[in-house]
Amino acid sequence: MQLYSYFRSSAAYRVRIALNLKNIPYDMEPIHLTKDGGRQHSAEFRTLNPAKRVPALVLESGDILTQSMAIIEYLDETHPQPPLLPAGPVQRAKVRAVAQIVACDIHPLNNLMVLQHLKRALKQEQPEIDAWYHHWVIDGFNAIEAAIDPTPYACGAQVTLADICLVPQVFNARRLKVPLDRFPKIVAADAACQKLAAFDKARPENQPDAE
Ligand SMILES: N[C@@H](CCC(=O)N[C@@H](CS)C(=O)NCC(=O)O)C(=O)O
Repeated sequence: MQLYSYFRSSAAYRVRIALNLKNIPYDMEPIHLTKDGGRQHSAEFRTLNPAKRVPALVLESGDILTQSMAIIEYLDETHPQPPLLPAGPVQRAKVRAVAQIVACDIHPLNNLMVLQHLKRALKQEQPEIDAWYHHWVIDGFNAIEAAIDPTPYACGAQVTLADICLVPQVFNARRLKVPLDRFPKIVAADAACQKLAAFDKARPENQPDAE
């Protein structure tokens, strides 16, 4: 498998964690999201993913998968151990809800292309853009803080899709200096995950394209 990734991409970070948890070997194909105007816009990459985003996962069959949540679901279906969702349907729905607060509510508002649009088309200054970023992370993290009970992972004793989505978002929040002191449960779940090799290996600074 080949993973098209960027070290700082939180969506690619989710997939790296899932691949590592499942112990699936893969080759990394870095796509720099800002050099040369963003290499996700190149004609070559757009044939892989017309949405011009990472991650994309190329399977041995040649099939190309995009969208981190779809890729992770595929990995969980084809490599069921360890499972990324709990057994009971109610628990599964709760895990998916936490994951989707990150993937559907927070991340789409704070993605690179959104921040670039605020700056380039809407002529916002950096302090306003930072305030936008902080606002949506804090709003989503308030919801997650109320929903989780780290014991020690976000949704129980087993690592789940919730942790896979939460850890990269916490990494980005720290990088952009969002204060996390009012989110002790999120910080605790992140700390528990960081002790696991699968999460450590997926960290942005441990990627071949890290800067
Ligand atoms: N919903 C998509 C989001 C993918 C996405 O937006 N990735 C970002 C990096 S985290 C990207 O490639 N952005 C390119 C850009 O903003 O130009 C997923 O989960 O895979």
